[in-house]
Amino acid sequence: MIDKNILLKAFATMCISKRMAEIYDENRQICKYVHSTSRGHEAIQLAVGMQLKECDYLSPYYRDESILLGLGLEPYELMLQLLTKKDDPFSGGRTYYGHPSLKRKGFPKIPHQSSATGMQAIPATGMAHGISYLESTGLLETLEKPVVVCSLGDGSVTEGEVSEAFQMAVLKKLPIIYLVQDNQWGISAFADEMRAMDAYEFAGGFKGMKRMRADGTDFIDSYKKFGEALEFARTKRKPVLVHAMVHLLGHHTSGVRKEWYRHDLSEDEKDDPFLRLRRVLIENGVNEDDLLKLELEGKNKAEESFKKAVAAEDPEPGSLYFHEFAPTLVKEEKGVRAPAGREPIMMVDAGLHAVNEILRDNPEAILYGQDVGKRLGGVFREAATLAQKYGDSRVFNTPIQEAYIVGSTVGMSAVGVRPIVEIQFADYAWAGINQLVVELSKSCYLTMGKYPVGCVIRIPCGSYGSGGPYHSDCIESSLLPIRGIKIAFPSNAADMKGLMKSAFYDPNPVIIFEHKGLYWSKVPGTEAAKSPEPDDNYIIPFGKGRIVQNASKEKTDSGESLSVITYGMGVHWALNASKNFPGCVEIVDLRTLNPLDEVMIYESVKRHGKCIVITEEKVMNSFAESLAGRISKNCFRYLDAPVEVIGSVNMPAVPLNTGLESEMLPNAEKVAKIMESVLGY
Ligand SMILES: Cc1ncc(C[n+]2csc(CCOP(=O)(O)OP(=O)(O)O)c2C)c(N)n1
Repeated sequence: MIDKNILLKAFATMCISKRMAEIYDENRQICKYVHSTSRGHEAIQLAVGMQLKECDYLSPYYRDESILLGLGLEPYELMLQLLTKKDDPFSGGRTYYGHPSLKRKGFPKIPHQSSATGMQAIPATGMAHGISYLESTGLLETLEKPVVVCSLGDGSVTEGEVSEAFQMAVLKKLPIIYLVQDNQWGISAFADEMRAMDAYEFAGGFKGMKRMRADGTDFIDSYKKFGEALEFARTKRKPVLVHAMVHLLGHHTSGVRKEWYRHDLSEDEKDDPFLRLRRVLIENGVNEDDLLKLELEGKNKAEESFKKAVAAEDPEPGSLYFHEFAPTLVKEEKGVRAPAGREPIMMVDAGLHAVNEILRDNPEAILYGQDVGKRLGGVFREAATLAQKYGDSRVFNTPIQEAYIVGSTVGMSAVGVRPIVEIQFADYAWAGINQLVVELSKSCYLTMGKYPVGCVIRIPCGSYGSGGPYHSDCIESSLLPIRGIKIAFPSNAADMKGLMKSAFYDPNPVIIFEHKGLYWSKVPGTEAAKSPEPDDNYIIPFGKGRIVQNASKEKTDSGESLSVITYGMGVHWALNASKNFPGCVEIVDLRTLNPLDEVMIYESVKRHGKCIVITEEKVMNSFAESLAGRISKNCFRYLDAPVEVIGSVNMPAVPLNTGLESEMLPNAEKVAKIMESVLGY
């Protein structure tokens, strides 16, 4: 039997949460921001909240208010988020009720929680994966055995990404509990419309997943079962799924109200966890007066908290600008870019050597992606030898799961691991973009800086030698509007090494686009992508472009010069094309696209009065086109010709046929033609 004090504590907390839900409903004008409450789910949620330890990690979903109360968070704190107040301890008024993020002594850690159903499964599994790595190498800072709890609604379990998470959890035997609260409803869709099996049955397909069923409306059963699950994950270091049946007694959210479509409620209310626990307490000899006293105390606490929260301050408008990124320590170029006597190396090797030095110097760094492991070392050999040197737990192949590759970095980073991951080709990044947008990019901002996601995502991209429609794309324009991530695009070996280091030491998510055509300088005219290998300390701050070629003073003074603003392969087209116009062409290599060195861009354009922006992407609505617009605006008085943009033809895909490919892409000859016309304008 469970200690009576635990039952009383659970009942007291239920009294509070029940009254909270009532207050929100009674004050709909004040509680105007959308919110969900835990009514009906309290028993299983309190069983979780009351049993987690400080060393544990939690990924709750929007309905888990009673887990948070069970952990010991105050109703007042939750209400500050409900009303988007300045002192909302999770997000400073930025995100919805029941979307916690917590790094507080005495509490389990809770990283950023999005509203996207099921999407926390991958970040949560990434946490367990990171913990498992730290444990295996003796790097874990606590002697305790942390467990990750990922809480999901039953409707969210059919999301494809949940399967990626389950797969990894059983494959790597991770210490994680997936708690599924099954109220059989999505919003208005019922179980029989949404699934052919419940989450317990579904999990049976994942070999190695322990499964348990619990009555989530019965506190005693929930407490025992969740306790067993916790003990299992803590000691066996393996995944377990707890399927808890519940009834949603409140509204789906404040905006989607139960009276519109719930005709089953009178039946469900018989299983109200509050009434069930009350009955149990009476049966166990607690007298009615004591229960009434707890109810009154809960009511008063909820009401006083609400009054205080309503009166609390709103955030300052100026706080909108805080925490776009966590500050990086890399502010200036350091180390030796071209040490005397060093032979030029290929760009692919510069990346490889940079990662090698990172792994050598940082035991918390790991590298994973498709085929980067021992057998191949990357399809471009960009990770060759690393698994041999650092072992399979640090450098490993993943299943073909781009969402996991990208999204797991959120969890890795939350537990103190520093992941470098790889998407095999830019054309396949899309399956991982959901995680990038929903989880990575918003984490620092929506947690007020508590959980920046420190990770490097390497993405080989670009066309050369008939890569065809699914191995050739450049996709930077699709990612640059996503705020909260940084993007680099090196054009040569030295920058590759310096930027890779900088990306790693940056506490934010960084994408490095690596042009496959520059990796080995195999494409004619790309010799300049090789450079002497910088020393181990070489590092380049983000947001600093590089002038790779100056125009002569004479041509500049006589107005016969132009500025090329470009990056990646564009640098090489510009270098080759400019041979036709000696002294006339200054070339700015942007090196990073976010942050962007606008100072260098505008100074260069103003110096020459003419400008061409070169990209490999299709021009229409591209980053290059938008940059050209900004240049036109900022340099308007200095321009002697319209700003030109050169890029690929606006077709949906890069064709496989060699002739069609070259018709589609820019090259040095095409660039030279435009240079000629701009110079002669
Ligand atoms: C990816 C995504 N798709 C759709 C939604 C809209 N939505 C919000 S809640 C919800 C139903 C979720 O049901 P379930 O996971 O069972 O949780 P419950 O609300 O029943 O506790 C939907 C479809 C969303 N938030 N995220």
